[in-house]
Amino acid sequence: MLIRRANDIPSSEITDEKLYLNRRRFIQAASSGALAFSALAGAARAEEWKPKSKGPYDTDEELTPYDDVTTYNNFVEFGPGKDDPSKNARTLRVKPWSVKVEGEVKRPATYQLEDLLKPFTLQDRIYRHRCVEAWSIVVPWLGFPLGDLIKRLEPTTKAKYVEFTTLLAPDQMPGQRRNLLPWPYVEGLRMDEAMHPLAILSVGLYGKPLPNQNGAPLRLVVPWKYGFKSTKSIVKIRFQEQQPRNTWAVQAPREYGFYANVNPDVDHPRWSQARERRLGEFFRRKTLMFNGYADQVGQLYRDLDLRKNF
Ligand SMILES: Nc1nc2c(c(=O)[nH]1)N[C@H]1C(S)=C(S)[C@@H](COP(=O)(O)O)O[C@H]1N2
Ligand SMILES: [Mo]
Repeated sequence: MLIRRANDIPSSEITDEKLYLNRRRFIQAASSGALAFSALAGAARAEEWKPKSKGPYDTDEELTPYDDVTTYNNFVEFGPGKDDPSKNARTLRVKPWSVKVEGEVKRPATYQLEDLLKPFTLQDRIYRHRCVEAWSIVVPWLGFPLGDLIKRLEPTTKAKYVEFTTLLAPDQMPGQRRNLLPWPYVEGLRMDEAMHPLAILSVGLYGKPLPNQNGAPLRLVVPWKYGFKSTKSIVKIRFQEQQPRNTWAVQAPREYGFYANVNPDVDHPRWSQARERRLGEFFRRKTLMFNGYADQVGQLYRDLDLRKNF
């Protein structure tokens, strides 16, 4: 067996190894209960991130650079502009963090985030993400299936929907000191959507903890729906019989519905949804039905009129 001295190793391998170790440390820390964000200081550049192997849900499209994913955001709690969240979100305190589980569920409680995450192994999921404003990105999220958590929480037979609520903290979130939206931000899914293996809860991207502007420390990712379904900085998960009154549908019911499935055939009243701009690209591309996930999720909506239920 060939033993190489450290200075024989090409620098590209050293970088990969460092990145790998950092990722492992994060995953271990996250799943062992101590979200040791500081262990990641000095992590290698996210652009050099590589998945270990491609999973069945991963797209092989080109990843959107880390800097775009973390500086072009919608998170109205930190302001209405795309560059407001990355400028303003450092005031969000993500430790300690707890999540209240309530409603039609057998294990209602307020869980410390570490305890909520403990049973799960974090996975990388490379998803397309399509905003209702016709831009899109490709992101390697780090997370676990929402359905795995729901099974552990044991909803009752009355639970038909699950609702997600963002932190309400005007002292930390300057956008909440303004009348931009009804606060706190609320979203929801039908139970069968929530149980679909594509729907995940994310704690990181590019193998690193979520930046605050991307919804730290816990956010939803539902890749076949417009981005506004993906509630950020979640503090409450509620199981219920009635359909949640999601924030954007309350704010502008003609423009935003409950389902928000990506659909190139149903235009927003003020713009077309047929095309989208992938951040970093010049030419627009065609938007795909269910954001390209039609084979996986189409059957969830076979009895639904998607023009009425947009
Ligand atoms: N609490 C909260 N969650 C939110 C939003 C928001 O304004 N507040 N914006 C949504 C919208 S419109 C999109 S497109 C995505 C953006 O996620 P990203 O910044 O990680 O790309 O977050 C969603 N989740
Ligand atoms: Mo969005």
